[in-house]
Amino acid sequence: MSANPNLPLVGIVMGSRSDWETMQHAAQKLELLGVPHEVRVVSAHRTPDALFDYAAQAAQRGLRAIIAGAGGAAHLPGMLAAKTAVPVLGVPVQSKALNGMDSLLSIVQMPAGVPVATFAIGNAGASNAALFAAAMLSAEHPQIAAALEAFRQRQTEEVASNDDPRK
Ligand code: RP5
Repeated sequence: MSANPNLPLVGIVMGSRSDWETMQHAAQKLELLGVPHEVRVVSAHRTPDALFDYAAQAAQRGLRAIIAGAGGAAHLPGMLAAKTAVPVLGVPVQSKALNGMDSLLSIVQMPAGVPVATFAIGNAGASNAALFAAAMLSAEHPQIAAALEAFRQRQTEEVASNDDPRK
C-alpha cells in the first residue's frame, strides 16, 4: 500500500514548543523516509482536554503510531497511552534541572496494562522513535520499507568508509 501524503500515519506530539529542538529529529527522519506525519504541541498539564481529544480521535484519523516527547514530569506519553490503543512511542526530553532522568523515569515506569515504548533521552531517542515507527509501518507500506532499508544501507556504508578515526 502506498501512503497518502495528505493523511498522516504518525503523529508527533510534544508537551511544549520548547521540546521542538529535540522532536525535530523525529520529524526529520520521518520526512527522509517519506512517512506522512503531523506535528502538534499537546500538553498533559496545560491543555489536558486537547490531549484527551487527540487520543480519542487518533485511531479514526488513521494514525498508526504516536511519537510523544515530554520533559520533566513527562506525563504526556502515558496519558495518551491510557486513552488510545494506537501505539505510543515515548521520547524523554533532556530537562535542564535533572538532565532528562526525570523525563525518562516518568515515561518508562508505566504500570502493567498500559504500555509506552520508551526511547533514549534526547535527540537519539527522537530519531530512533521515528525509525521504529517506520519499521512498524513497513509491512503494510513497501515504499516506507524500501526507504528504511536504503537509510540503513547508507548508514552502514558511511561508517564503513570512514573507519579511521584519525582522518
Ligand atoms: C513539559 O515541561 C514539556 O514537555 C517540557 O519539556 C517541559 C518544560 O516546558 P516549558 O516550560 O519549556 O514550556 O511539559
